[in-house]
Amino acid sequence: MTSRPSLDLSDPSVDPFDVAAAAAAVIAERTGAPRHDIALVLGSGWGPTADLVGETVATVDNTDVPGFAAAAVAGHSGTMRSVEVAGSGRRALVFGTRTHFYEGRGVRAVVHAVRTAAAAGCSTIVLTNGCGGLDPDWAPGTPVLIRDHINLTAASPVEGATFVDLTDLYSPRLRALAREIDPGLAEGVYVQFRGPHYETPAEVRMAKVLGGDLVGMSTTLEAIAARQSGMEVLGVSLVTNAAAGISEQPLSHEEVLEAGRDAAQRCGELLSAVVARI
Ligand code: 8IG
Repeated sequence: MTSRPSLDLSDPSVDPFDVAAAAAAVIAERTGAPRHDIALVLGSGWGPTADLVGETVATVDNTDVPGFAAAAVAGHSGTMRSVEVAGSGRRALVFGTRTHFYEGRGVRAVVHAVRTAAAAGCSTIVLTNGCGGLDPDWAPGTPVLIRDHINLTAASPVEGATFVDLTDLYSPRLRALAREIDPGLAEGVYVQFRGPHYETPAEVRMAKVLGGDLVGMSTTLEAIAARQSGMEVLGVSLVTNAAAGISEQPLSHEEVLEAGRDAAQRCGELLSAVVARI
């Protein structure tokens, strides 16, 4: 009897790129698309924007795809979709949820969607998130382009002595394109904390001293993995709340979801216009 190779990402003897290739094969079969061109990861508050990107041709449950797990956060959907980008003939692979570092499933699980997108043929990835803003002028519902990041997780998706250049990680070309579409877009430095608790006001002040503008719990590890796989990266944050200590308001996940609903139109128009022109 032959045994199938393990596709368990938590097994150190398994190559995560083999699991990504197996996942991409399942996606190709389920969506009828031998390859996808652009990937999108939808963070907190970004769910309603996906419909504006194009027509959903197929929806696949995460649990049917090797290496993926069910959604862990309210407001995220545990599916991925194959979307025909309006007017371009290209296909987008849209992940409705992500695995967060704070879930404790390891960095491989965190970046598995990114590696799967690369294995599926994507040369560009749009990483979105909901986050806290340090600039008091950024009202909840303000989208901000990620210019650069500070990774405070003390982890890396890169294994072994592979030295990945992160200069211009967040593509200047794609940021310029996004600003052509929405000239009022701000840019900022995204600081990833481990979470899942929000920061203390002192930690938010620290992030500011370090050069940060946005605080969140995702994106940096995924962006690093995307660059390792040779993809061009666009990062867009939706400021869903003022970071702790910036305003009087206490932080709540309800506020996050509400800001997402309110900002859906502007964010959806931005995403769909960017994706159409990539
Ligand atoms: I939505 O204020 C959202 N995610 N770390 N801090 C951190 N993550 C977040 C925040 C926030 N808001």
